[in-house]
Amino acid sequence: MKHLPKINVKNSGIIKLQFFNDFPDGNLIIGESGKSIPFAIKRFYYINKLFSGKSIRGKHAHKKTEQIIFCLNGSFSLHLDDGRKKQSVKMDNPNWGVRLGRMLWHYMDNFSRDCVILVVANDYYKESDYIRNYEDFIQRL
Ligand code: T46
Repeated sequence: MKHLPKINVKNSGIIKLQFFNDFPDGNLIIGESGKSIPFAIKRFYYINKLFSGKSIRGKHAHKKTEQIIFCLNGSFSLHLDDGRKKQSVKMDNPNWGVRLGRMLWHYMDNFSRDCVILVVANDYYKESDYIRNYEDFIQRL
C-alpha cells in the first residue's frame, strides 16, 4: 500500500482496511469490528459538501470516546496534537483511516470539493465528552 503515513502522536495510528481491487467494476473495502476496527461501533457519521474550501472542522479532543476517521473520497488535512507532539496527515486514500483515540486534539482543513469523510465511534454522541478549549485540554493531560 503506497503513501501509508507513520503516526507519531499518542493515542493514534493507521487503521488498514481489507481491500479488493480485483473486480472489473470497482473496489471493495471492508472494516470489521474487533478485527481492523479495534472496538464495537455504536455510531457513525459522515461529512460532505465541504464546498467553501476554507472550512475548519474539529478543534476538540474527546475525554473517552474512541473514533476512526476515513477519507472516502477526495482529500483533506488531518492535524493531530497529543499535547507534546503535533502531526499533520494528508488523508487521500479510502483504504486506511486514522485512529482518533482519547485525549487527542484534532482538527481538519484543506478539504477538496469532492471530499467525503466517514467517522466510526465506540460510543453515542455526548457533548460532555468533548473538550473544546485547547488550554483546558492541555491542563487535563
Ligand atoms: C470529531 C470530528 C472528526 C451530534 O448531535 N451528534 C453527533 O454524532 C455529532 C458528531 C455531532 N452532533 C452535533 C454537535 C454539534 O451541534 O452536530 C454539531 C456539529 O458537531 P461538531 O461541531 O462537533 O462537528 P465537527 O465536524 O467539528 O466534529 C466532528 C465530531 O463532532 C467530532 O467528534 O471528532 O468530527
